[in-house]
Amino acid sequence: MISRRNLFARAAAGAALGAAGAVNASGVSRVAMAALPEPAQRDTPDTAPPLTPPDGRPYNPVVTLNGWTLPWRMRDGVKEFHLVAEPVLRELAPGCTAHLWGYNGQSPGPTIEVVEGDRVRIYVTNKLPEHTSVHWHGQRLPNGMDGVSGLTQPAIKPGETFVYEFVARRPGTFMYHPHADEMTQMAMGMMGFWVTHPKARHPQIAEVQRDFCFLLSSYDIDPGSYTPRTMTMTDFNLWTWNSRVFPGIDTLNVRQGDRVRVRVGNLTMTNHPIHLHGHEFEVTGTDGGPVPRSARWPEVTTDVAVGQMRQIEFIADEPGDWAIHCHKSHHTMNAMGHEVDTLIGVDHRGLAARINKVIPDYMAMGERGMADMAEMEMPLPENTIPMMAGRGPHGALEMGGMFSVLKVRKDQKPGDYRDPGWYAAPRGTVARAVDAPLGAPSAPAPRTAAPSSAPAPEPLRVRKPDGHGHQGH
Ligand SMILES: [Cu+2]
Repeated sequence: MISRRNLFARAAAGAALGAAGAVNASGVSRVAMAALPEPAQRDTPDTAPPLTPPDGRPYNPVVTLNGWTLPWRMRDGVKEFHLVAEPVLRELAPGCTAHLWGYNGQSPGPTIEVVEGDRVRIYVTNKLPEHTSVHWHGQRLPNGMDGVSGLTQPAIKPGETFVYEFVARRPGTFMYHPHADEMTQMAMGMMGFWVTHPKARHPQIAEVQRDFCFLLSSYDIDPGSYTPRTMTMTDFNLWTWNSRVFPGIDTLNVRQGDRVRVRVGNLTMTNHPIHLHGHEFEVTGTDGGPVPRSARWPEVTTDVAVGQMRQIEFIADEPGDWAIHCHKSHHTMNAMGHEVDTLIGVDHRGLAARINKVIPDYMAMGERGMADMAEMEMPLPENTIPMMAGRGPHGALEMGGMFSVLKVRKDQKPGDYRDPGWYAAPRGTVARAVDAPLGAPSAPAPRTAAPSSAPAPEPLRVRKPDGHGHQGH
């Protein structure tokens, strides 16, 4: 996970702290270069176990969904981090990888975790083809450390290393992202989470047993291609949590009775109402700080607008596999086109049979809704995933995108974040088909073209990847 590659490359170039705080790539000593903390790298999109602080003030670390926390070096009482802005290969879900920009091998970048009152020094090395900067969203800091290129600092040119230094003055949920060509750089995946833990018991900040965090981002990647279309403004086709889409998003695994905190930040171009099943929660904080207890109210959905962060908390007291997802239904779909006519209620089966004589692969879909799509194995172009891809213990789970599962288990050990598998519901507690119908459904009013008045259904051809036709009806 930790690589010395960057360190050596940079040591060879020679660099040192410049007078204005910049470490220039040329003309400075190897001795000073060796003073920089080694940049950690990660090459898997799996959720890393929480990073227990090896030094400094103790705290209960967060778990970054499909991400990790950046290790630091303690030097003369200062926590030193090293971020490397660079092109990365990010697996969005098995079978779908994107060429993104990120930090230290991944998009989003690693989470930075510190404690209120910590003095923090962050080296930022730019290995992108264009200049960048890092803005520390939500922090109280000296103006010159705010990371807005052109306004508070010169941009960090390719090959340069800058250093940011400030005291983490208030506890809370924050993020970082470029403030240089941000339309391109955020559309390419440049962002990361920042958590400042309170230095002591805080009247508005509860102790929790589980603390998860993730950023909302979106990409427009045409099936068969790898690089996001960065000019897209709203019509994205991949809606991600930490640059992952369901079923590639790990589950949130907790012990029954745990107090659970989930921190969410939104760097997409639209709002996301995040919805949790089976439990009520409160919004206990934003990127502006803790919400006073008297100002909290119960919710099961909270909207996270663009540029906002929300931290929600609840007691996980109901065992089971509970969905947690964005409530915009198009955001729980993967790559799909939106220029598709609605055919619900239109009997086009005879038409499909006729078109099949000319175009053997023609597929009529959507007459009964789109649910068939989850079971249908359509041939896919390279490097994409079906729009509904998940599978649950009871069959196809017609979800993609911004969807995961909160797994609440009695026997999940404290501190154990491993996936316990699917929930075994107690006998008699699962919705089921009844043996005897309670009554016949009311008959629809007769319409000449309605399916109810159509002759016996004509089979439709559904093409399978092996080339054999599948008879549907
Ligand atoms: Cu959404």
